[in-house]
Amino acid sequence: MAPALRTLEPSPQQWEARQRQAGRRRDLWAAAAGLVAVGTAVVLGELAASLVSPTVSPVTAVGGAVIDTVPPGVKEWVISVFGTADKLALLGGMALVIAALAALSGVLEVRRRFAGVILIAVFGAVGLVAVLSRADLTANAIPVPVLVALVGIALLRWLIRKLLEWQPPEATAPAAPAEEGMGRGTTPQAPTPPAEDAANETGPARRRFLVALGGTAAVAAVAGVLASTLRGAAAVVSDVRSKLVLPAPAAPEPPVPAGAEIRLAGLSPLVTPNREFYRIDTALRVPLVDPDTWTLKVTGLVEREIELDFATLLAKPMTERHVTIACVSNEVGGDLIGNARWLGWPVRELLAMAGPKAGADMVLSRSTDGWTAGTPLEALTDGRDALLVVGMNGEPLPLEHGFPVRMIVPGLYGYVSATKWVTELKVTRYAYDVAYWTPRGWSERGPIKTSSRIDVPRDGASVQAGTVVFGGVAWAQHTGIGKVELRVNRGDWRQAELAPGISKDTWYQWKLALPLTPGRYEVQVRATALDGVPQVEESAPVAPNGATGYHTVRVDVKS
Ligand SMILES: Nc1nc2c(c(=O)[nH]1)N[C@H]1C(S)=C(S)[C@@H](COP(=O)(O)O)O[C@H]1N2
Ligand SMILES: [Mo]
Repeated sequence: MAPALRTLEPSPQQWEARQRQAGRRRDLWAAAAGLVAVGTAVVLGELAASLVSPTVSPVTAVGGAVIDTVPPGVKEWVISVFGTADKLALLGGMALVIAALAALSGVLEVRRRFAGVILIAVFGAVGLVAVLSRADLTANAIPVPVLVALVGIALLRWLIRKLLEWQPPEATAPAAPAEEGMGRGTTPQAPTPPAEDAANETGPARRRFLVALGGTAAVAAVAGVLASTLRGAAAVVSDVRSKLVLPAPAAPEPPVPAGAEIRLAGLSPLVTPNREFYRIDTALRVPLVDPDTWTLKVTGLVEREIELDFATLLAKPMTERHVTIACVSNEVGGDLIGNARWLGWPVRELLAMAGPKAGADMVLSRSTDGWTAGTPLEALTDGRDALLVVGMNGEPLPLEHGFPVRMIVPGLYGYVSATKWVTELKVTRYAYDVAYWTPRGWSERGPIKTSSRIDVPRDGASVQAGTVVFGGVAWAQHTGIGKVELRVNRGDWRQAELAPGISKDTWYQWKLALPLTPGRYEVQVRATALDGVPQVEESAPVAPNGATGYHTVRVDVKS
């Protein structure tokens, strides 16, 4: 081989130097890929969280967990250094840590397949633990850190693959290019150091990587703007909500009867805390309604149309009542049911002001997002505590539960009565109007069916032989519960001890101690309403108007 040509070939030393340089450059791009992948995932997580629950943020959850776990000394030091900017400092610190780990995940991944993936999975798991440890978080938030980790991993793999197509993995230097007489013909076998390959600087592989990286970053930017806009709007409404002072009820509820709450581990609380209250609606994003601009219109078959603003509503004499609401989709034994203390103005008073015309038999209530429920006019005027609700368990309605105003009607499933974010009541006829769920396979009318549930022991539980205490809830809204019975292995029904309900509009707690010897048992519960009508034994699915059947648990009694 001609010496002139040979000088074009790198010596092993040059080769190595170039490899190192190329490796460093690839590491830098890989770090950028890690940053973009993880950053995009975190931003998408914030966006997803702001959609499912306006007050939830995985980043703030992790921040909160950090605040809760750092030793007091560190906390004091941070506050002494940053003062009132301590939250900002925390978020900044977190951003730095996340950025460093993200960049590291890119570098690890480019050097060793799945090394970066594992790092992201680990910090996804840390995020999940942080979210789960937050007492103020709803179940909606749980999937978010998982989503963040999965999206981060997918993006990282994709970007690193593109990077490696542009800058192929390190190759070992040819042992002795000179001696082997390496010529042009053999070059394709030995990987070329990327730094030297002019085609790589302009080639399609480079462009593909840069487009992928830039495109992902652009998606993150758009999602970030969207997330912060949503978060900002939610923050405004949250702020208004937190400053709201609820009026005192003109008609307070009589005190909760002594003994209404049975103390038994595992039994659902008599009054469901707001953050544990089930949530069902069709809203992809929680509607954010500013009470200052909220109005409620009464329209349709009325003598006088009415428009009510929030201040006027708050000035009305308020009634406070516990009412247990349930979803028609609640399976036998399910948890789509909850009991809260609602503060509101009776709907019948508003309707009396409007004056329903003869022939009207339904009120179509409409939410800001267009969702509708059809409630029998009678249920709103027969004297029961059907309320335009502003307060839930002593607080303004949570955003997810209809802030600033929703309807609550004792005795009817939510889909025909409990309109959240309500803005219109149209007095009409069932013959003229259909509500949201009616053409979708659900009955026009939905009175809640008498039912009961065993909370303890749980289905499938193992318990110690001896006296086993069973406990649960039973409901027959607006009629009240007369008795609750249990049977073991389809034997005779035995009457449980029934606590006094708060009112006939709420669920009642019950318990029964049964002596059980070792073995496997099937235990069933049934409730009978105060009018003597027992709950339906035959099993029926939730559609079209509510499940029936006995809740059954199997327990394993151990010696
Ligand atoms: N605006 C609106 N209100 C709604 C719904 C809805 O989809 N949109 N769902 C209803 C249903 S089906 C039920 S069971 C209750 C649930 O109320 P909660 O989420 O406060 O528990 O809200 C009702 N109100
Ligand atoms: Mo529902």
